[in-house]
Amino acid sequence: MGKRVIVITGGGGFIGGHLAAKFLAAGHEVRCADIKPLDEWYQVHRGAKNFAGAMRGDCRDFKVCRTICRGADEVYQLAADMGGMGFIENNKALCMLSVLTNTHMILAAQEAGVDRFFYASSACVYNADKQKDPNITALKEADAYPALPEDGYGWEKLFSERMCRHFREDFGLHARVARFHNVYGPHGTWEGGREKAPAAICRKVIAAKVSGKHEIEIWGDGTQTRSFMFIDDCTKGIEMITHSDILEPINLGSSELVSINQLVDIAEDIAGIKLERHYKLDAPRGVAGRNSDNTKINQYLNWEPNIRLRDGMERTFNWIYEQFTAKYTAKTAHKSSVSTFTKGSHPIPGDGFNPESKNMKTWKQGIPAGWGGAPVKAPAKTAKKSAKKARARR
Ligand code: NAD
Ligand code: GDC
Repeated sequence: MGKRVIVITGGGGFIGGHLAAKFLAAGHEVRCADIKPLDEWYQVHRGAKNFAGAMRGDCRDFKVCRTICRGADEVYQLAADMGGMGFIENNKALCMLSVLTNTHMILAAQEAGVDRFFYASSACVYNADKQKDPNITALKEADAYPALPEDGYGWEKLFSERMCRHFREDFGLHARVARFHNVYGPHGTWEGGREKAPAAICRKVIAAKVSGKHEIEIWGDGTQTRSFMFIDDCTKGIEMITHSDILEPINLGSSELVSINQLVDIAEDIAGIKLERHYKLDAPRGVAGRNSDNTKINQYLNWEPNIRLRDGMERTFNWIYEQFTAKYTAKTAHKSSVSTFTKGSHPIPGDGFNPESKNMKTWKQGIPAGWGGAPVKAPAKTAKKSAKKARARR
């Protein structure tokens, strides 16, 4: 394959930044787009054409999508408003809004006649009933249906991956979809509230080491299980899947299952310390167990993600350690756990995920204030004045 023009949305984020590096190194022309201003991108590649910020890089805007896709050979749709459990459980509306980005990017890619469209889906599309036990049977691709995905984020992903299928069937778009299982590595989110467990645990262990306060807060009881995929496996898998004949959504994840307690063991071992563990049982926990069944990817590609968790964690830990110590001291280390986003969503009764939701008596209790409850009235005077003004304008 010769030199290609490649578009990466979410290029200022974790996976997008690594993917751009990979394609630039291979000699391709790369365009990165991200809604964040350039100085907030995790990696800025000078060799790429960078579309940054609300005016040039917001892929909810169809005009932006058209501009970046014009003349492109391949599009990698990674842009999403997302994060770990702490973010997606509390910001379901924001997660669902990524549907605008996915819709406009797939339309623009179709219009530009691209050769390949890659969509980053998630293991969060899988049916919650199949993930109730920490000793989980690994998730097969067929386990997404009948649908009971993660509320908000997972529903949006399931919808968008289905949109890829229909664009392929009806319009002939060469769409490829991978369901990522928890990805980690250097140059990813490690604080602020959107970080996932591997980065969060590294940061907490580092904070304990730096501050000398040898304690750690773990969300849930630590028995919940996951598999974690190192970033190099992720970018390798994306490239292979995109250029394959795999038409249905496929797992892209590690099958090395660990409990969160074991993940903490690994981080402690790397740091060379032992911490007193405190379990926060009311924190966002997500599913009880999740692992990737890699039968299909092995059949198709004769490969599966294979970087050992211990090795990937060591590289991640060392990178976060550098970031952490450049920003915090022993005295300020505790500030690293402050979350910078506000809670938007409330648990929905019966959604199968929030333990809190089981105690709710009516569906209305799950709806944010001002929605479905008593209407928020404008002060009488202002209401009268604006009615008068409106009449005068008519
Ligand atoms: P990330 O948050 O680091 O990167 C996503 C980027 O998208 C961010 O930089 C963000 O600013 C950008 N973005 C958000 N809204 C945008 C918009 N309207 N226009 C342009 N850019 C916008 O996340 P990541 O880990 O790199 O994830 C990349 C993709 O992979 C996402 O679609 C995510 O849902 C998916 N995914 C990631 C994981 C994981 O564990 N990291 C797991 C499953 C799926
Ligand atoms: O956030 P996450 O990595 O997402 O959490 C994994 C488990 O680790 C959860 O049970 C969580 O309660 C626990 N945990 C313990 N302590 C902490 O300090 C912490 N921070 C975090 N974040 N978690 C902690 C993810 C989604 C992604 C993506 C992948 C796909 O779900 O958040 O957006 O789509 O799944 O696999 P996780 O694995 O539940």
